[in-house]
Amino acid sequence: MNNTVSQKPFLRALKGENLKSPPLWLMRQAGRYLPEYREIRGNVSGFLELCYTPELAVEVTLQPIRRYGFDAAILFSDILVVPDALGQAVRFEEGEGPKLNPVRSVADLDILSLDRLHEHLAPVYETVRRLSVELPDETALIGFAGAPWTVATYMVEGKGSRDFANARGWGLQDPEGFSKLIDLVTEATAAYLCRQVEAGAEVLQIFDSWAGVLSENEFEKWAIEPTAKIVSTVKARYPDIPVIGFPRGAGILYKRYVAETGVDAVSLDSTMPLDWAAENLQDKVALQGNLDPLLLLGGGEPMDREIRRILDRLGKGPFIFNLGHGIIKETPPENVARLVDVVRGG
Ligand code: 1CP
Repeated sequence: MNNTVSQKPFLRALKGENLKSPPLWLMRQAGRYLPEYREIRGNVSGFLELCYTPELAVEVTLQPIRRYGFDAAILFSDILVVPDALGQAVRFEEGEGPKLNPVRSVADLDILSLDRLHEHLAPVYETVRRLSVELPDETALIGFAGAPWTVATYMVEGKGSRDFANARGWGLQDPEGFSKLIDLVTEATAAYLCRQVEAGAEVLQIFDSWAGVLSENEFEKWAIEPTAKIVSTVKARYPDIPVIGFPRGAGILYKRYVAETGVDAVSLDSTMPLDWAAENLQDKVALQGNLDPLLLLGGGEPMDREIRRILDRLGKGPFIFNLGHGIIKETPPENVARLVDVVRGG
């Protein structure tokens, strides 16, 4: 690793250094709250076209970096490019969430294949390559993927869900069958993340956005085990690449997640008690988080106060400032500017 790279504040925090002013980036920092994003989005026919067009994906990745000077850029893509690349076509219809033809049995898995994974995802790797050249020297580049459980929920439900009854039901009734799906997604995800590193990603984040609906047994089988496999596969090839896990909603199971997956950092959702996290997690991994996106939406004194509380409670160990979940699309861009000022000492 050369000098410039190891001096990036974001990478230093991930290696366990305690910085005076924490590095800062925001989940979903590129997206609909930015007028410059909406303009580009308005010129393409579908959301996935944006993800698969390197020139445009690079541009929307850079937009929030230019505006706010965040310490890290996150590749612009989506967690659902993986099922799309496995052969389960994903559609984003206007004003609605993602749609897929659901897979609900082992027989349904016949449509999925690893054969064309990298060919299909080549435009994403090209985006990473271009970003690694174009980013400012002090800005780190984050690659990412969904965790197998969260990706599998979309594959089984066929869309976003509230209770994940089909995915959980399959896992509870036929764990052997469901693990065939999880294993396939795990293998694809590990290979996908390795390619992102080869293309220039310096950090990886694994989004397990729906981990919080799992019971302890399910969490161990569908969140911890697949994530641990991905981390060990990536680290076998790239031992120095830091991995951030985000088991959103996992509560006190964050502790087992940290102990058993091998991640270097965890992103805390907004419900996590800060003192508990500082005490139980921060001596083992770097922490990232966890301002409530609703406070960023509303701004003003309630936001400032909570930012200062987070800095006070988590700023004593290795820490990266972030939200507890993605930016809400109605968020005024000036509230984000204010957040940056307050975090950086304003
Ligand atoms: O047309 C549009 O602009 C669609 C909105 C959008 C955007 C901007 C979607 C659809 N995905 C994205 C980008 C995206 N998705 C990024 C880009 C980088 C950045 O953070 O700036 C990332 C990291 C994701 C990850 C993602 N996609 C997650 C995990 C994180 C999270 O927010 O929980 C999940 C669950 C998805 C699925 C997804 N993609 C898009 C939508 C609307 C959804 C959620 C559907 C649902 O509610 O279940």
